Amino acid sequence: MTRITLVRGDITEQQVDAVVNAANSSLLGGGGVDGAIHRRGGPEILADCRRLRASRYGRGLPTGRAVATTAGRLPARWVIHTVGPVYRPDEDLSELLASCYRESLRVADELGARTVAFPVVSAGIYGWPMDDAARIALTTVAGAAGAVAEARFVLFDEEAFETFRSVLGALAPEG
Ligand code: AR6
Repeated sequence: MTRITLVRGDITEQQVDAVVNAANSSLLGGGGVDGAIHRRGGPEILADCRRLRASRYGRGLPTGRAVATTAGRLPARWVIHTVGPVYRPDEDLSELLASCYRESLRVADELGARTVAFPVVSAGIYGWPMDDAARIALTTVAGAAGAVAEARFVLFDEEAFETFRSVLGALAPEG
């Protein structure tokens, strides 16, 4: 069983085995959490991403999938890059967003990672409403199989933290 924990903070400061990145298909960096991970982690992460583009993912990493690189100078061993869907009010892309969490955990499991830090994939630049993003993230991770001991959601602001706390509380009532 994977234990779910919530912390308010910056994902680049988490001492975990693997940090999940909300990347884009190019794997070559961007803003938001992706920008922060590359800045703090240093050029080794981008070098690994370029190697992936030159080999397995010549056309980019598809939405809903995940792939690992070094974590460079971050206090973690690996970064697991996943690509969330851009939110669309006229189309239900929840399954693709759930796939990001499942695939990231599967990759973490393959690596032997026991502790994994997640950002709220798609809930920033990609526009997914926070309460729905929290529901999908938490139900998917709670239902996942594998040997990851801790899935730590790292919430960047108070509103995200409170949303996760209330959704998690509704999922797992005390007692
Ligand atoms: N630690 C934890 N959470 C963070 C941090 C941080 N250092 N920085 C931002 N967040 P976003 P997306 C939160 O936009 O919506 C990039 O350009 C943020 O408040 O990073 O999946 C990529 O290259 C929000 O709640 O990711 C893609 O092009 C959450 O992380 C695109 O953005 C996700 O916001 C992906 O957009």
